[in-house]
Amino acid sequence: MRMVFRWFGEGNDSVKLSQIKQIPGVEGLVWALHDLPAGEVWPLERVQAIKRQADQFGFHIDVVESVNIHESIKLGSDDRDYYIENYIKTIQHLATVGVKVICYNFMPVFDWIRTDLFGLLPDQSTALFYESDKVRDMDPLELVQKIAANPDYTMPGWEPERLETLKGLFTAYQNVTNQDLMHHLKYFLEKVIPVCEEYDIKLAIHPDDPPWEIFTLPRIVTTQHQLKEITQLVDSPYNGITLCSGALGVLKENNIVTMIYDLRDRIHFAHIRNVQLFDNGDFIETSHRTMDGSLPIDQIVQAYHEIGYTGYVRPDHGRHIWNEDCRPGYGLYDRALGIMYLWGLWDAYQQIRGKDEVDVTNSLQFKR
Ligand code: CS2
Ligand code: MN
Repeated sequence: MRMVFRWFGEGNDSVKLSQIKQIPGVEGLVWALHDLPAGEVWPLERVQAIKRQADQFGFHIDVVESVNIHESIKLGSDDRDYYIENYIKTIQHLATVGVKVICYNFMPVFDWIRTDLFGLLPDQSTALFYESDKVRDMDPLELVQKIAANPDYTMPGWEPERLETLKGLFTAYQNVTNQDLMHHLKYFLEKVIPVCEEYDIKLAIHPDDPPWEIFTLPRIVTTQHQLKEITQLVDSPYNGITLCSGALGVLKENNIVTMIYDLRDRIHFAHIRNVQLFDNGDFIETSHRTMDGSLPIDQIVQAYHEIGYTGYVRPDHGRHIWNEDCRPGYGLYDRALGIMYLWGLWDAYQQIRGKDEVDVTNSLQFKR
């Protein structure tokens, strides 16, 4: 596995590249131009500026998360071809700096949804909470205002210009079924995957988070069956997935280990994190360790090890610990702990299986 770390960019992230550099085994940054609204072409100069920043620390920028999809594409509106053309131009620009994987999602209107970004845990750390009752009673517009009011950072998927048009979007989606949304995804993939093949960039769709219907909007990336269907919409290795254990794992029927084996050829990016599930559908994001949550993170890493996974991996959201002041879910400390847990498991499986060809490319050993 190739360990990468999400970084939101200078001035938009409390974590510094010099800090990421000291986490064992991190070889690259997962990045995006978060200030650009979905649908805009990512300018070449800005893409190249990120490359220069990463180069200073010896990181690659192979993985982008996300190039967001304009709502017109998801809605199948008349102007979707214009936005697909823009997407293609962005792919071409990303190819010039060696990008290999683009993570994206196909969730209407919202990206992820939580009810508390700093929920208190018994040890006084905080984490992201999802409480189903609150979502049921919540007016989506209120939720949006609450999240947009977070003054310090731009949040992925919650860009202000999207919020302004929210009411109109809800109306537009009223007549869009899950099947329609799947057709719109197919239309998009049919146009874009040939370009990905030409430029050697793999697309990796991120599951819906949480993977069930919210605010009556359609949802099509929630189960193993749907992921499989998506990989068949255009049958190319460039049409792949981001297997996010935390997003998919809150749906009890989703067995992440089985998914790893079933979808192995199309997993281009792995997000690994744990969640604690409650009977009523609530969940909290816990630390990565298996016994701290409801997901078998040890078996998940073992499955990746057994399939000989050579793709990119990142720890996903972490808790906020040691009084860290950071973006919700994206502090330095807990994600770094998560990485060490993942490496610990990986190296142990490596030992057990007797692979003596341990890859030391990214080791922090002092060379003199
Ligand atoms: C991420 C998502 O921060 C997060 O919650 O898991 O925003 C993810 O980056 C997007 O859905 C991927 O397109
Ligand atoms: Mn994820």
